Amino acid sequence: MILALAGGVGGAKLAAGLQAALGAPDQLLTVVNTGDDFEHLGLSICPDLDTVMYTLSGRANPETGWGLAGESWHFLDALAVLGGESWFRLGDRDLATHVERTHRMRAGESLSAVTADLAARLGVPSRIAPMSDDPVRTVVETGEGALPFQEYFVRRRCEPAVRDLRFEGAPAARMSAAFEAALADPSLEGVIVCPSNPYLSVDPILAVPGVRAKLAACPAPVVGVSPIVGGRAIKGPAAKIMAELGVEASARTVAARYRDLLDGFVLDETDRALAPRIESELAGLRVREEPTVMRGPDDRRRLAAGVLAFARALRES
Ligand code: FO1
Repeated sequence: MILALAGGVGGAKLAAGLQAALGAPDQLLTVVNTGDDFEHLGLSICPDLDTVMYTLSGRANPETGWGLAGESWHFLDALAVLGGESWFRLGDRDLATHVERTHRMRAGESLSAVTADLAARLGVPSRIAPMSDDPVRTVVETGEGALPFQEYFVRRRCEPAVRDLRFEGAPAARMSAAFEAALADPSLEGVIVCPSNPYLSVDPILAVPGVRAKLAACPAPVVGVSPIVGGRAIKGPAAKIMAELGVEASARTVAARYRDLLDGFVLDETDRALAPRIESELAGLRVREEPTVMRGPDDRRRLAAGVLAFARALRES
């Protein structure tokens, strides 16, 4: 069994590669960040869960990475005419997901149960679970004050400089049952920290009490994949945030951030010169280079196969 930790688009792509590369896709559990979740227009929106669900079912919008392919926008256009909030783009088909999830959660179903059922109905052959069924909300402390995550990310397009991040609700949150069971499963063969934004997507998962300690104590190898290639983020604001927080925007910073959790770290082949330095600075960490930029399904599967082979080698060493 393989456990993947993922946030948005980059994480979903590697999770799709893992699903394709594993002989039996039900061997994969992808645990997803819910710090981006929010209530909008009265609906429970879970952007990263949906990005993973749509990507793993082959339905994701290839241009944006989030939302559904072949989407139409009649609802949003009509809402804008009425003076409603249209800054967060909810497509007509995507809207069905939010309406159904909200309805079921109000009737008492957990986010885990709703996610598992919606993913199965969309044809996802592997398992997806939220990091927690308890609400955790990322708040971005910026030069302009504290902003709820989607206000920062979508409404303000990540423009305000980040000073700090808070994960409201995290101290009282419990790991989802599937997440906890996976980390205690004797058949667990590897944990993959996907190339998601370390600050916005992976840190909220690590902020759930018990996660860091369980990952550090986990007998299966934990392998991180860098979302930073040649000092730039493949997608999104990770490099910008690193600069704002006064750290070097590089794969080295990512490896150091996860140092207490990782057995192995995968960086892009263009960053191969960093490997010896990371291995000497972070004693015990093994570094491997792979082409990490995923332009299509073949790239995803190839990277996933390389990451799985690396985890196997770490297990056997
Ligand atoms: N990201 C955007 O940049 N702009 C949007 O209007 C937007 C709408 C949206 C709707 C549904 C959904 O599931 C995701 C959506 N995202 C949008 C992505 C979302 O903000 C994610 O939190 C980020 O991609 C970070 O992972």
